[in-house]
Amino acid sequence: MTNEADTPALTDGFHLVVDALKLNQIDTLYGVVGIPITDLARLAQAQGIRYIGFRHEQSAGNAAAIAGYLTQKPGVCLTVSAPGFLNGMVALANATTNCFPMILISGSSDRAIVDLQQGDYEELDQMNAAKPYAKAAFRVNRPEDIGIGIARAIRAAVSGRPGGVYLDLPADLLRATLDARVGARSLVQVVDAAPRQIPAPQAVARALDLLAQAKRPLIILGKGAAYAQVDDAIRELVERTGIPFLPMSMAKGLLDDNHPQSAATARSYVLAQADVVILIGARLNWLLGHGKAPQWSPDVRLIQLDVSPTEIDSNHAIAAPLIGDLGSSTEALLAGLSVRPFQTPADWSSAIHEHKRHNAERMAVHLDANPEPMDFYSAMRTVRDVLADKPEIYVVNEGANTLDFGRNIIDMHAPRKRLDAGTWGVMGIGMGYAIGAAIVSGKPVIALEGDSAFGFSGMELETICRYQLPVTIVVFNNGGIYRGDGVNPSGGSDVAPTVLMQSAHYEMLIEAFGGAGYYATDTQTFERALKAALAAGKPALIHCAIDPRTGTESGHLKNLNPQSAVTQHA
Ligand code: ADP
Ligand code: TPW
Ligand code: MG
Repeated sequence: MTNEADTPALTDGFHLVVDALKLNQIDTLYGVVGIPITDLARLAQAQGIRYIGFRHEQSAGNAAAIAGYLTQKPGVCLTVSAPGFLNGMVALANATTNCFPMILISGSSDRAIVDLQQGDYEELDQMNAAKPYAKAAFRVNRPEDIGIGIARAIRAAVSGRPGGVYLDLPADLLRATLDARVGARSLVQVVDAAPRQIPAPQAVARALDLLAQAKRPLIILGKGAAYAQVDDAIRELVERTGIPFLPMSMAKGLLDDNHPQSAATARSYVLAQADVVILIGARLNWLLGHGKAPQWSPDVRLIQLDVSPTEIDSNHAIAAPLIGDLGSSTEALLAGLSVRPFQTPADWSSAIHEHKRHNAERMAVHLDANPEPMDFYSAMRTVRDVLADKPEIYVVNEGANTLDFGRNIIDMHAPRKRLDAGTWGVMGIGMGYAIGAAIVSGKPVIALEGDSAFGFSGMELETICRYQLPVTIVVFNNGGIYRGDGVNPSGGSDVAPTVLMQSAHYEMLIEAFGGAGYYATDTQTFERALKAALAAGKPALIHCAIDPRTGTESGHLKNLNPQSAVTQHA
């Protein structure tokens, strides 16, 4: 007979991973199971971690990434080896590009076989494959290192500029055993994972010196500003100085789009005229014309608030960099302004006001027309009006025209409610973001999807219905990518490269899973459907039929689309 006291209690890799996640308040996993992580998901669920199962790893990863953006805690995605891992990688790379904190945990096959390329089941050198696309990539090889591995992954994901982190867990590690007491001691509770970073006083003074010279100042708010969750300080900075602001798409709602200082409807004018611009958590990438003329004044001088020192001077010289977390930097500016107040010149504010009024009048002509079938103006105006008194609703948005019109027409009234194709302009985030937002918030979500965009993650309708999430999907079907009236230049029977099925009935897809489907060709029917779907708070899909002749090639990105100067298309 064995004496129980002599046999040390054992733990193993599976248990240590779950214990380490729980110790660090990771309460949800998004994934797809299979060898070697099925038991990991089971154990996590048994131990009280919520496991959300998806139909494709890319959507699971997108859900994790947006959960990270909304909560400032890394969203964790769990995938199987090789193909599952690679499916999740697009989401991890997208998270890194967008500065969202996320951890992709993937099981992996036998390293001895993988490294000699001897043909293992799902063989792939995953850690090295992940490295170029992730902020950091780690592999844990010994069970006693699991605690450290997870701590490093969490810290890498959320500290400094947030990003995607890869964590490789070989099958052998998961099954490896360890004395339970040794295992418990090896766990790490991460203390102060994203430490505050206080900007240098000289940098604050330099920024205020520059601002003091401004005649036409402008603040640009990026999604870094939304992520930071320092909404009150940013509002105070804007309102105390009277500086007009432009929100980048995911920063819409940080201050209400109807705020009198919003310059969104005079965007081209203010970018071209501003002499001092304060960038707050926004990069001077393609979305801002790289800060260059003719979109910008060639003489513009910039103050940039960012957590990442190497972001400075990446596109345009920055006269006054302010490196720190946005809470600390904004507070430092506010403190400085108490001593040296700044007020925006009235002639600048009134010139902007005049441009806004003029542009709004021009826009109203389009918005007030009510063509049948609908165009993007009338369809998005309907969404705008239905959402006007529902600021709590998350708006997910992808497509080309569907994205551009959605961003420009739908006002946001609360911070971090607009989630879209982001820095990469990637298609496929729709259902993953919608699910992630619904899971972490418990609040309703509306996903505004181009018919092409929807196809990239459409099978997650089953996931939405399985968990009975309060998600309303609207498919804006104009019959294709950009528009539905493309013609095959060869005269052959295949449709043109941009064309998809205008005659499809997307609303029937959700009915297969017990969700509510609606079909609308006019704004009254669309409005009724939208109100009914939102009131029900259950999974719903509204097929919104859009005139296939409406939509612009590449949406608002025409200048980025190379066209052959030699071949003339039909
Ligand atoms: P947008 O696309 O909305 O213009 P970007 O994603 O280009 O925004 O820029 C976000 C910026 O915010 C990044 O440069 C990132 O380093 C920065 N950032 C993210 N979180 C913080 C934070 N907490 N404090 C300061 N800067 C941050
Ligand atoms: C992963 C290229 C950009 S926009 C778009 C594609 C395929 C779809 C536009 O059609 P949609 O919208 O959604 O119907 P609309 O309103 O203009 O008709 N693959 C990936 N990402 C991108 N960006 C593409 C392809 C693209
Ligand atoms: Mg389309």
